[in-house]
Amino acid sequence: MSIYAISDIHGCYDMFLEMLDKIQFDETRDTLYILGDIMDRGPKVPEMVRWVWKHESEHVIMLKGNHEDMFASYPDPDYYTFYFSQFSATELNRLLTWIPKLPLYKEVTVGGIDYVLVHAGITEEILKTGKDPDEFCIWARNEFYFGDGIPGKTIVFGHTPMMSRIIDEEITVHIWKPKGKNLIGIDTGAVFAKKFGGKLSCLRLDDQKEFYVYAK
Ligand SMILES: [Mn+2]
Repeated sequence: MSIYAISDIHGCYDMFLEMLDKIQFDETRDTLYILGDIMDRGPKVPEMVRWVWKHESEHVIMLKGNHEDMFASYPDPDYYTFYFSQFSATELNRLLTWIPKLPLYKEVTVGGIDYVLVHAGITEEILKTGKDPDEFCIWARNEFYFGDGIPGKTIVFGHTPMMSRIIDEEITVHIWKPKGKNLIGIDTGAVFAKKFGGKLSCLRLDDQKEFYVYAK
């Protein structure tokens, strides 16, 4: 009965499967929130998308990332040659209808902590109104994670690989939990693993235990 968050898999399907094994994910009991950006950059995007389609349920919940949104908003045949050769026409149509319906954020209370899960960032205004006209949820960078967050909420986000940034006077290659703030950055650059030493990370919300998988 554990609840997990993972983000920015970017087609790193083998690492993702290794992570499911590592956390012993049981989709009949546990819940996995995927905080967007399963697409682009990595080696096995179609396999990753098909896995999500097959397993989406109350226990596997996918949020929208900017890379999904870009695909659905600007389906440019030149730019997306890869997708047009890797996905069937039916699958491409499914992507274009599936992506716009993906939620931008989810709220879940675990162990007395009120979490907000989102791809890039969120503001109190967005949470109040449910409206995100500036696409903050999928594009926010340091204007969000150098901010103070939202009172009473612990925000778990991805989008910016925390490995490449000097934060808290150290170069982090792990889940980022800034002191005195209720923000948790869980993109640790899985798709850049070989190049920069990043890894795929997963956070168990119940106890904030961190799990890591390294590229081979
Ligand atoms: Mn992103």
